[in-house]
Amino acid sequence: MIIISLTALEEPVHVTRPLLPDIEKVSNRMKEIWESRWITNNGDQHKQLEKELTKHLRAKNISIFSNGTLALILGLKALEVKGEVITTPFTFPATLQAVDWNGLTPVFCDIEKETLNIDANQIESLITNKTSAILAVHVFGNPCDVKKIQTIADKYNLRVIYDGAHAFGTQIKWRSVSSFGDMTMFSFHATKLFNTVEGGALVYNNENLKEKLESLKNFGLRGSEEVILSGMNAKLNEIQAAIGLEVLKLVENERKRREEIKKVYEENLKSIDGIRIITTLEGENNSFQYFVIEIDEEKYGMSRDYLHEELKKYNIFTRRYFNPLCSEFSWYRDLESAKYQNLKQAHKSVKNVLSMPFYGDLQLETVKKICRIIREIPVRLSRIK
Ligand code: T4K
Repeated sequence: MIIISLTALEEPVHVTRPLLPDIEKVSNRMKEIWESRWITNNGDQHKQLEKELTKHLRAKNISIFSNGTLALILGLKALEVKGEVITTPFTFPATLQAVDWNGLTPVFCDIEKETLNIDANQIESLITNKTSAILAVHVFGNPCDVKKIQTIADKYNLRVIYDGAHAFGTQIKWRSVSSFGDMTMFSFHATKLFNTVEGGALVYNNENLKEKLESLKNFGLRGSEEVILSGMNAKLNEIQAAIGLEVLKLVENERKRREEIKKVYEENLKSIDGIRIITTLEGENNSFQYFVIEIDEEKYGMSRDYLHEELKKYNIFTRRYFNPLCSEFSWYRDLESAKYQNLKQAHKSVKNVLSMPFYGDLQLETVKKICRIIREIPVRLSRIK
């Protein structure tokens, strides 16, 4: 038997790393801003970013915010969602926090094994006379079953809001993911494919919402002295918009680079028993936001949690997104829909999936080494036993 010597990576490798533009290009934009003395409140950089993003996302209408969470909070408010919202437990806390800040009650729906997205086949059975919306998440950038969700929404007259925090540039059969439903939120956080340090956007089909959303993120003001809505401050400033404009130019290359990295992961992981790759869907143009694997403990010989800990010894810092499930939050766990027996798949998946290091700067040799380590760790463990 060949014994491969495994050493730790020289530098720590994390789940992601921000895409950063050339500092000189950012400096030039900073000079423009300094000269203008206009540093926030819908300035030139913000207007330019809005225009560029409209093109890039093929958006009908767009509003930009200081982060994705506030975008989602205000999106739900603008759509006047009330009562119960059918949503997924397998998401980042922000999705449910947006529900909570709107005084809405979540009704948790189980997820699909393949995509980790809300299981559209189970939505209809959860509808009551209080249901007003479906809030689905394109988890890790893989699109939800938008067709089925829309059919249900049309039948019961429900709003459809997508948390597309991970889905920047995702397409479904060459159609932009944000063209589905009433509204889609994108996150522009540092860890996302496209970032403005912190930031986010809503893309929506109804142009009448534009004025309302612009007012909601600016203290509910219309003009300078009339307050028409109970808004807040959720504006993206000029400095962040300027950085975003430079980052946007790099996004397509980054996406291509991530596609290459994904192929190397796939090539080197596919023959390992007990490892399934989540982020591969046929016929969709993915955002390549995350690279996620699922571990079958019995076949692989080790649990996801054990692997996650072992990898740290090799300087590899993976993440157990989205542990814990949102249905486990102390303020939700007593809801009927939050009970274990209603969310069996979500409970299973959250124990077994692992987000791997995934960003354009990651060297292909490092990816191969990570895969070798994943292959070898259970073999070594079995030798020690
Ligand atoms: N909906 C969904 C489905 C979401 O996933 C999110 C956010 C939202 C809504 C809300 O959108 P925003 O309001 O954030 O726009 C990160 C992000 O903070 C969060 O935006 C993201 N989802 C979530 C999935 O990941 P953490 O707690 O994992 O971040 P952190 O600081 O541990 O960063 C992860 C890794 O990234 C680090 O280990 C190293 C690297 N990193 C991070 C930062 C911030 C860097 O190399 N440089 C950096 O500056 O939440």
